[in-house]
Amino acid sequence: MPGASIRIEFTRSYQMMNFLKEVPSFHVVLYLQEKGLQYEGSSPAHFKHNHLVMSEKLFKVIIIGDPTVGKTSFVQRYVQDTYRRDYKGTVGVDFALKIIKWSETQTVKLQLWDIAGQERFTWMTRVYFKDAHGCIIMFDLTNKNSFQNTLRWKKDVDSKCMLPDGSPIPCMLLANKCDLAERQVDQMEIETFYKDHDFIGWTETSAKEGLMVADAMRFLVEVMLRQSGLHSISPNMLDTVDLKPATPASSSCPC
Ligand SMILES: Nc1nc2c(ncn2[C@@H]2O[C@H](COP(=O)(O)OP(=O)(O)O)[C@@H](O)[C@H]2O)c(=O)[nH]1
Ligand SMILES: [Mg+2]
Repeated sequence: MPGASIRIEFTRSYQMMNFLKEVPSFHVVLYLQEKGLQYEGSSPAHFKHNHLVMSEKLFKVIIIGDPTVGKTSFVQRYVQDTYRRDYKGTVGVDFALKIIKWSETQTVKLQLWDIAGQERFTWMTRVYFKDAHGCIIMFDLTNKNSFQNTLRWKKDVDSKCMLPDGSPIPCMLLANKCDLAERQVDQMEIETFYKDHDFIGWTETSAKEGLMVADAMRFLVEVMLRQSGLHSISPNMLDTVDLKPATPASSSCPC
């Protein structure tokens, strides 16, 4: 039955197992209420030995903001845990893939699009924004202008992409370079701003020191998973994400 798909809900896992013994060969999406988990597979072979397959989710995340705020450094820190002072300015777009084992049954693949901040490339961004599931908008804490411009970036995203239900894609606001002393933007201002403009949260980060980089991404993934209808969020993960609600007080950035 090529292309066909069904969804069957179970209250208990043994009911799901019994069903799997009988099921003919076609694509199934199984939803287990007891644990709030969803599994997908193309035939019973994927579920043999009473072992449920890993569910895998791919998200496209765009990282935008003015030039030199630290977007490329952030992606490199997150994906490779490295930092260099001398990334040549991004031209066009760079891609990176990060694979996260989110829970026993859930793998998340993040396709990170590191988009150049230059004005002259904005005509290309509609293509880049297409089908994005989430967004990081970054500014440099030591550059007030880059903070003010985040509003333009947010409006740009909201006008160019939305979720299938018409709502805006989740956007996280990141205040990078928190390792530097010479700040031009204060926390109260950011706090008011992120609420007024419908960001899902904000935090200070330092790509240089690796502060709050993984935490910020984990928070965004959590929201994307929820919005994609999958509820397979590891309780352990939730315990370690300290960004809800995203306030400066919840940031663990010590700078
Ligand atoms: N002090 C400090 N410098 C940073 C940080 N992140 C990036 N930089 C520096 O800022 C400059 C621009 O970074 P880059 O990642 O190329 O910015 P992009 O243009 O937004 O991709 C580089 O010299 C980086 O070394 C950070 O967290 N702290
Ligand atoms: Mg760059």
